[in-house]
Amino acid sequence: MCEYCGCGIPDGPPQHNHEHENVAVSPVYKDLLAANDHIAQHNREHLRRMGSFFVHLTSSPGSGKTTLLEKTVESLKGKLSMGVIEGDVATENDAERMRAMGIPTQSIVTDGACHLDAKQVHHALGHIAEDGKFDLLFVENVGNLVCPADFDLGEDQRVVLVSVTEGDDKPEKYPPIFRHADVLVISKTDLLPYVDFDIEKVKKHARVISPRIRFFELSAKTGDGIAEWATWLTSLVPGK
Ligand SMILES: Nc1nc2c(ncn2[C@@H]2O[C@H](COP(=O)(O)OP(=O)(O)OP(=O)(O)O)[C@@H](O)[C@H]2O)c(=O)[nH]1
Ligand SMILES: [Mg+2]
Repeated sequence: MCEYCGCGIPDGPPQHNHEHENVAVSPVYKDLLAANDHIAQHNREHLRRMGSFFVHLTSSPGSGKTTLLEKTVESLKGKLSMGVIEGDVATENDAERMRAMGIPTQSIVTDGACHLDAKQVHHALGHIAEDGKFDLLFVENVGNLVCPADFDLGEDQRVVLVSVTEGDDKPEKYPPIFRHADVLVISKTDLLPYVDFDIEKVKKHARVISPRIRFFELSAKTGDGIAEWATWLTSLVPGK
């Protein structure tokens, strides 16, 4: 397997001549990522000092990130304090959905950019609430399965969603985003009867790319699996 892009999974040789090594060592890209990593580490340390656990949600457009956040808030409101930073290319639609749930929410409209970076999150942290202290802080990235992959935002856990309507080859075809994933949520499981989606295949390929990865299978529509997800989130918060 190629360690940069993950091609050749689960155990075959790389399927290219490593042309993208140029990308991996491009000085401009390297500097950009180093600067981003520096701010991400600052975000991480800041939030740890505040006692806030930071969960980053990322996926293709429409996999169900905002709907899962709505269900999460329904499930944990009154038990944990929560804040949300909503990233979108345009509109505050998702931010409005979270505000309607009564949760402090800061919007980042990227105006065309295809992913969030640590600096934008740092700025949003300064605006989200008076003291900016939450048990759980969620960041929903721009819907995109490629561009967010290399950009650490300072999260404690990176959660990637794949909905069952997207096809079960996503870890094989888009390995970089799974490389830094702590959790894979397989979403929209209520639609499994209507699509060909092999959950075990997805898990097998995701595990090759990120051996530590943890899985949740859930439907925000029926509520199946939401209790397990909420229990896990609660376990991340010290003393809860
Ligand atoms: N059947 C079904 N539909 C769902 C589920 N979760 C979300 N949806 C639908 O999927 C569509 C997209 O959901 P969102 O939560 O907006 O997806 P998103 O990932 O936040 O989308 P972007 O922010 O645009 O990337 C909506 O029409 C939701 O109602 C689910 O569990 N089951
Ligand atoms: Mg959304």
